[in-house]
Amino acid sequence: METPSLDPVLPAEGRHVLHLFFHVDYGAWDLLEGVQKIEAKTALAVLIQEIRATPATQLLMFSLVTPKADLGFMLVTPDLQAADAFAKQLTLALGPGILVPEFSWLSMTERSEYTTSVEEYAVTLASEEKLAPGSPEFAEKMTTFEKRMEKYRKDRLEPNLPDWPVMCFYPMSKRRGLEGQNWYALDFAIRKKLMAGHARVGRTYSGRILQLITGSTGLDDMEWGVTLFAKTTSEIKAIVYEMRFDEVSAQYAEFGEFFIGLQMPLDSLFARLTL
Ligand code: 76R
Repeated sequence: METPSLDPVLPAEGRHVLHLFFHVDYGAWDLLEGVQKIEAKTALAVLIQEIRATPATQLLMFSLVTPKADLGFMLVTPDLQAADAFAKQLTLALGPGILVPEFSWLSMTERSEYTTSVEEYAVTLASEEKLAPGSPEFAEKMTTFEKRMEKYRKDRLEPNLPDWPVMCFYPMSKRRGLEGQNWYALDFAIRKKLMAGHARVGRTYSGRILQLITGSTGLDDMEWGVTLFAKTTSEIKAIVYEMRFDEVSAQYAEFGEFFIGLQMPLDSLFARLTL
């Protein structure tokens, strides 16, 4: 049932993102009759379809590996009212007390403040590639750049997440300590240079890792949610390890708990969970 007539709570741009991880209370589940179990699973399946039919909305689900949690959802949708309603409906869909919330994260998609601007790129073209502003080559490179940046902006703000099987989630903050390890006290130019190094490492994983960095400053207990998708755990382990040596992570990163999920369709998830 929808909450009647509340105005949507929309971000200035992008989407709200909720990671919702649950345990199954098997004691409560086992008290249900066979027919009630079937009804419960149908109710969840119907709800998932309904959520997925919402414009600009993606709902992913996972079996979570290790008993930190049993199953998880990742919801990407613009309106926080809808996100909140869907989260509560998902929690209750199998019946009261069956899904027990274990971990959650609220964040938003965001554009990066460190991306190269059109003006900066124009300066680089003129000074490093010695192209004359106004020349056809210059114009062509600018167009290519603008198209690339538009796709990049869209991927960050309005992501279309893959169905790759391995998902890794962890919260992260940038350090605000003493002894020069305060990210927020660094000049913008230095942060930008460091982030360029980070991106260089990241880009070597192109096609193997899809990363979605969502901002949670003011929304949850750390500053970002890091969601990585891969086809194997080896890629996850490799990128997180390699990033540890990159200065941004080595000097300034702090991490929360790590979760590994396996993305799968609902019938496989029910079978995996023996529901
Ligand atoms: O192409 C570009 O210009 C993208 C540049 C880029 C930004 C701005 C980028 C690229 N990231 C950016 C921002 Mn990232 N990222 C992480 C982690 O475990 C760790 O040590 C860190 C967790 C990983 C694994 C990762 C991967 N990134 C950020 C931010 C916001 C910082 C801020 O605003 O201060 C965080 C917290 C963060 C963390 N990053 C990439 C990757 C990968 C794989 C890329 C390359 C993406 C691509 O080009 O395909």
